[in-house]
Amino acid sequence: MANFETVEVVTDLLILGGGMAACGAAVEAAYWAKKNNIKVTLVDKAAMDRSGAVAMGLSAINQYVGLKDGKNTLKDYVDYVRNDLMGITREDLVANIARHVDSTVHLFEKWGLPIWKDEDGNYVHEGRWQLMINGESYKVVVAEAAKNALGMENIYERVFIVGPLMDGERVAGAVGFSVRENKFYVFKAKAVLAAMGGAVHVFKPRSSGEGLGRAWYPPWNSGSSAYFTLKAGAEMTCQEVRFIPVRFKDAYGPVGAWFLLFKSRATNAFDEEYMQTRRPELDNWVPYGHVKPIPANLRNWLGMLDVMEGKGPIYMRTEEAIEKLSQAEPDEKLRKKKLKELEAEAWEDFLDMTISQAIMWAGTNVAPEEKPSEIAAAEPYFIGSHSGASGAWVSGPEDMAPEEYQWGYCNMSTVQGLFCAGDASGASSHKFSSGSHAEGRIAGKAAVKYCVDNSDQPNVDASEVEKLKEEILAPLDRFEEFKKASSDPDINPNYIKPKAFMFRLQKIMDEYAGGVSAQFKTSKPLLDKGLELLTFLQEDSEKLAASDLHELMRCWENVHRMWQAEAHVRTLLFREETRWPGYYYRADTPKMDQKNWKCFANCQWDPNAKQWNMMKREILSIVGEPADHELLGG
Ligand code: SFD
Ligand code: AMP
Repeated sequence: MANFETVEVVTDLLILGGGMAACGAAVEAAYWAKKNNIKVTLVDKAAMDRSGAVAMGLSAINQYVGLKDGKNTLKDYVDYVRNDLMGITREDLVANIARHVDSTVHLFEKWGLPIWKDEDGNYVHEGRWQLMINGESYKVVVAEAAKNALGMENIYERVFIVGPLMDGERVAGAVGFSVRENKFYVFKAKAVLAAMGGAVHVFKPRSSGEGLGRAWYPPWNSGSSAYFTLKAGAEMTCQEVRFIPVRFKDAYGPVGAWFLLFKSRATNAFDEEYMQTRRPELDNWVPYGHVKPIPANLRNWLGMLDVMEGKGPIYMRTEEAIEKLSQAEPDEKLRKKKLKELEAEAWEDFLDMTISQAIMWAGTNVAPEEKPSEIAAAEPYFIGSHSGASGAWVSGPEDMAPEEYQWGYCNMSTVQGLFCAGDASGASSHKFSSGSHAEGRIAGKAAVKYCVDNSDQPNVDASEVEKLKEEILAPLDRFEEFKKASSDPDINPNYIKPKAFMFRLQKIMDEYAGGVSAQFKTSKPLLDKGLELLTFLQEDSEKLAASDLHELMRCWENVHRMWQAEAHVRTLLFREETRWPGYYYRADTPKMDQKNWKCFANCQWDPNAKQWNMMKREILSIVGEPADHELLGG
């Protein structure tokens, strides 16, 4: 076996990931840990200052409820999320995050994040729930607070977590390896909080060739949360609810600021506004087709109908929006100033969070005040924190959750001691950066309490650890053993390199599970075939090979993606209806079926039987869901 030192770390609470949720967990857990003499350790595959989805920064905080201002209530937010997800949401989890998120935003401001203010000192809103920020250093600010709270001696950066350690039904820690040194890590813990983000590049991206790797969500979030929770035996939810964002085409610049702040229209090549011309289609998706704002997937769907009829390209009418906003200024001199300000804001929106879009504008001679830009539906992503919902099924807050949603500590999965937050926890969409941090705080606090109440250190079987070490490092040995069998190290009869493996996974998902090339359409026969091909891929995953530590990480990232893919395909098959047509469309069950499928579709991989179980879970309302007829025309 490759010569790797084994490093053992014994702790109480182990936080996996260093993104928004993990940073929230670190700050909160550190506070409660001090009071209870609990040790907290955090592990991130990258460097926390710029790790995770917020690496490049963001230009808006998408969840701020403003409860104290009295403008919105918890119910308002829950209604918004439930409607956007076509009725499928855990209201207890959404409400719990919503009641804590404002305090998280106030912490960000205290730590130095510049939030836009108007002349009266009030936050500048992008939309009803979103605040504008100067966010290029957002992640650095949030990470600094987490690092100060925990102390660098308790933080392991550039250590890639592969999977869980178990003591029977209870989680006992995690194993992984350094991506810089020949070190295999064994973390033993009383409680583990999984916050390793969502999954990107499970589906073939639109980008190819020189642009390969460019995606909307970060490619380094590769399904580790889903893999970790699945392998531990946790019940998962909403694995079918992928997110397809509409983005500026090819560089993936976000559209929120254009639609909400600049009030821009999107039109097809014939100057038709699909949100108007396609409005009658919304009647087919009632009651959700008639709510406001129109759910994200239905907004997608109306645009997709135009594209499928050959009416593309679809354009964001930036030039029109800027003109309209500047013309609203009656004074000519001030109008010129206003125009300059709007131009600056347009560029800053991208420079704050999707720099490549600004580069693309520069490279294709786009001045947004003169020329519209193409937008398009991107490839599917797995992200429980944005407008998708996939993640682990977690226990709800004691004072809000109905009995059926409560089996222990808040945000604990169905596995003892395993907590989840951010993209890792499901059915609680629209938490975004701020809500993920707030949920991390909630989960971090609950996990410390779990450590206090369960103070025995779980047992870890040493021979099991040795077996895992061998399995995890095997791709390095395989490469060494067989590399001379061919002249090209990437092509070999004895092994498969992670990049080729990823292409194979993406091709299966793209063609059979409703990716970009299939216009997001699939069906039972296609999914059955896709599942068969995934089985062969799984067999071949035992032949993955890595020439160095970096490739070893790539190998395991792709195994993680493959598990996310399987959970997705199985749940697409299980839910026999089409509920989110702008995310995926099941051609054999093309309609929404409120009677049979207004429920959660959950799954679990049983580690003992090594088989998948699928189950329905009831949707229970805690804020009082309006009757369908009350939503109509709402
Ligand atoms: O415009 C391992 N998001 C937006 N949120 C907002 O509030 N406002 C916006 O403007 C947002 N937009 C946006 C957003 C994201 C991106 C990429 C763009 C634009 C271009 C969403 C938020 O960023 C998102 O909701 C949160 O960041 C989710 O938080 P969390 O903690 O669940 O995930 P993370 O921050 O990505 O962190 C993941 C961490 O895990 C680490 N990791 N560590 C060890 N071992 C492994 N195997 C690991 N795998 C991953 C990562 O390094 C990272 O630290 S807009 O589009 O709407
Ligand atoms: P995005 O940039 O698309 O991620 O959007 C940022 C925020 O604005 C998210 O909360 C979106 O759900 C919301 N949003 C984007 N476009 C629209 C729209 N046309 N109508 C309502 N909300 C939107």
